[in-house]
Amino acid sequence: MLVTGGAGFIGSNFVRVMLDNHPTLLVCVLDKLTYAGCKENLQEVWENPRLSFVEGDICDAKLVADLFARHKFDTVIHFAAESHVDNSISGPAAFIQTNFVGSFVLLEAARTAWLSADGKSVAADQRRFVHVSTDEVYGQLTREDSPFEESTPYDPRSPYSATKAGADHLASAYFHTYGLPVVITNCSNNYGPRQHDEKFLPTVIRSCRHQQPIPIYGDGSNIRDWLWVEDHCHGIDRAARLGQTGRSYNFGGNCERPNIEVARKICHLMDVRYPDNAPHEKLLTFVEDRLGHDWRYAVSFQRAQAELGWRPTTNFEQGLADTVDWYAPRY
Ligand code: NAD
Ligand code: TDX
Repeated sequence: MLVTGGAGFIGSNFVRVMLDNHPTLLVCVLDKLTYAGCKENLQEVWENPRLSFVEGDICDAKLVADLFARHKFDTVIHFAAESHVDNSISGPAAFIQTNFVGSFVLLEAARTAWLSADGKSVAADQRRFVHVSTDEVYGQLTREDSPFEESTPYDPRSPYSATKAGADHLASAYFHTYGLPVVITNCSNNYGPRQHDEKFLPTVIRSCRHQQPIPIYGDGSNIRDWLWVEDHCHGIDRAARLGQTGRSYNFGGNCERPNIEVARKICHLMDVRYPDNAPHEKLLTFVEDRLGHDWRYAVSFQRAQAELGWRPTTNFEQGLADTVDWYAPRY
């Protein structure tokens, strides 16, 4: 199995889950180790003889083709991406390159390695290219809208989500045109260990630890649907094994919360752990809103439940407490 972006947040959790749950699986991680990825994220599995690690860029067509030739992958799980919306607003170029061009390079490599010259798929039933994407491709919801379904029209509104949407369309085109065994997954906001400092939950916890203002964009009413990262990893595993090619699967946490409510809950958890600094809520600070800030995401995972037997199982209160306990001592 090739796992791109395996040194990042979700990728590193996924690699550990896969090595634990599939005793004969060989995993090769390809990761550029940008500011967002690091080998330490794979520390727990680094010595595992079934893991190999290649530092490199998914946009490097020769490197990717060589890896396909050497390892004879039958599964690709494609996580590698520039993932932070704020960065895509201040500097979109890297997002176009990695998220769109990089996905193209991987799809081409899989097409060349897996499909014969006459375009017929060789052993397609045993192969899967899982393209990991986001609910942000569907745009934003109002309070009254029903949650995103797989049939919801794409309406990306940030440079980040536009590049993810572009890559989703490309992956889908490779299925329809060449018969590449593609499965697309779109999930909501993940939370849990090893997420980069720049994201919302680590930012709130770090600000509490350092007694600095907690930046809340706009009025804090924006809603996200929080999914425990390991629950997501199990969903991707199932999509790779049981997913129908040419189909997409939504994963959501069944857990819509306004940002301000999440920040307050973290403050209360910090009050218990660091009572000398209580109340942490005094640090909450409303700051200038993100440009084009999507107001609400919510994801229906009915298809994943019906076809993959997947549903999120982690209770948000427990997951949030575990998240605080993982980050707080590190800051
Ligand atoms: P992340 O930023 O934590 O990790 C991305 C990883 O990709 C890093 O290890 C980085 O070094 C690597 N990378 C970046 N550019 C690369 C390149 N050109 N070549 C090789 N490696 C490269 O991201 P994440 O939060 O773990 O997200 C993983 C995937 O899941 C992304 O595709 C993202 O769009 C998607 N996703 C994330 C979330 C979320 O809440 N985090 C939600 C939905 C979808
Ligand atoms: O300091 C902050 N203050 C704040 O109010 C930060 C960093 C964020 N926010 C808000 C913006 C969002 O409404 O919190 C919410 C979550 O922000 P992020 O952690 O940046 O996540 P989001 O923009 O929702 O995108 C995430 O989920 C979908 C991932 O980063 C994406 O890669 C994924 O596709």
